[in-house]
Amino acid sequence: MKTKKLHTQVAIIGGGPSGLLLSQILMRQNIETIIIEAQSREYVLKRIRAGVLEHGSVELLKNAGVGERIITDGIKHDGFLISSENESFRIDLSSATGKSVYVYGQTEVTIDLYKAQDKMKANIFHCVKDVNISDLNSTKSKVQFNCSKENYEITCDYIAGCDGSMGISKNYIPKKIKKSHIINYPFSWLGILSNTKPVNDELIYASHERGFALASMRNENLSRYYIQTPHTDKIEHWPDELFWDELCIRLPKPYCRTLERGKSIEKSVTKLRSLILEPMQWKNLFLAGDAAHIMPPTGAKGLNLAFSDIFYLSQGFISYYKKGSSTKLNNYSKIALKRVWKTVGFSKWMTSILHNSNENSLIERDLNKLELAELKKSEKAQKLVAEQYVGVAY
Ligand code: FAS
Ligand code: PHB
Repeated sequence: MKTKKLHTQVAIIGGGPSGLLLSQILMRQNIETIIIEAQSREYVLKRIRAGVLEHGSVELLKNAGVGERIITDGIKHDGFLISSENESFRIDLSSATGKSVYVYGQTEVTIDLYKAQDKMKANIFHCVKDVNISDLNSTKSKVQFNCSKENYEITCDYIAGCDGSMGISKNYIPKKIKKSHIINYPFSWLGILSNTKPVNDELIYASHERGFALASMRNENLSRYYIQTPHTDKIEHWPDELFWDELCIRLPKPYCRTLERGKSIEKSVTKLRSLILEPMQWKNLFLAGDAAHIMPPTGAKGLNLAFSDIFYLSQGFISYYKKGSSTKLNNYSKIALKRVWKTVGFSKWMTSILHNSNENSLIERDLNKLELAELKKSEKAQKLVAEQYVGVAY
């Protein structure tokens, strides 16, 4: 079968938020891209994932021309609640940092990005198979793939591996230099989406002796809830009624009374883990987003960290193509990893203090309660949490 030859400047593997945003920023600078995505567009647009956009992510999306709906349809949040054994207190983001976050689902961000890319006539292949990368150490690299029974070969200057945690691009970082840092938390999150009024107008992160719970939302008639479950639990172990009963026990009493129950329209289980790959680049290959790191969803950091990677990587490409300087590209991994490590630290702290792992001895449980009680009293400590939650500066 004849191979169709394509040429571009930056070949992007993965048509999730990372790959789409990178292409959107580069195309607006007249830098050529081609995106290849393993799934259909419908499949990608059906994914229910992140819900909170940091201040920096909103600014980045606005500057890329895809921020409009965040402001009109998103919900600006100036704080969130933490509860411990039904006693709750508020982390006041805007007073502590002068910034807010937006509740605006990743699904909506992806819809906006695809719409903007279509408007720019982006070159996007869906349902690609047999993706292979070669010639990373040459001036021109290659990406081979199959799509709709046709073989393709892209010749390009650079390859952006934006293919998520299950992607292939990370496999091209040589084993002898690649380091993986992994934390597997001994619990999962069971999440549901329901057409119900959110129990509160701000998020509630609830720590409880029976386990963690999170009350979030997508809009005033679409609630998003999570409860901590053992890894062994499956969706079928949690019929809706049981889920609502358990959520009610873990949320502070006043919210349990007003909790509106309803049929779940989506239910999923996510294992909590952290993974960081170093380095995030190798010759002409650059990893970004979940292809390079996984965060536990506790601190709402996965998607936001993907976007800060894209900020640094796009700056690198723009600097190279517009000013002929490779300095930012050469330092991409070092720069991006600084923020990754800060973020993984915050996510680990927030996950550990709010969840009780089965191995958690009583003393750990009591220490968590003590630390949350201290946090409740200390404005200084709350300011530090707020600064991390809105997102450390790029
Ligand atoms: P993505 O995984 O979104 O996109 C990668 C794309 O690459 C996918 O579309 C995939 O189909 C494609 N791909 C894979 N292999 C390929 C190949 N060989 N060739 C071509 N394409 C390929 N983050 C939060 O902040 N808050 C949350 O609550 C939260 N919940 C999550 C729940 C789940 C179940 C998961 C899996 C993640 C969650 N995350 C959350 C993190 C998530 O939002 C990611 O951070 C975000 O999707 C990262 O975006 P990308 O880097 O684009 O990776
Ligand atoms: C969500 O709304 O999906 C969400 C919000 C905050 C988190 C995690 C998930 O920390």
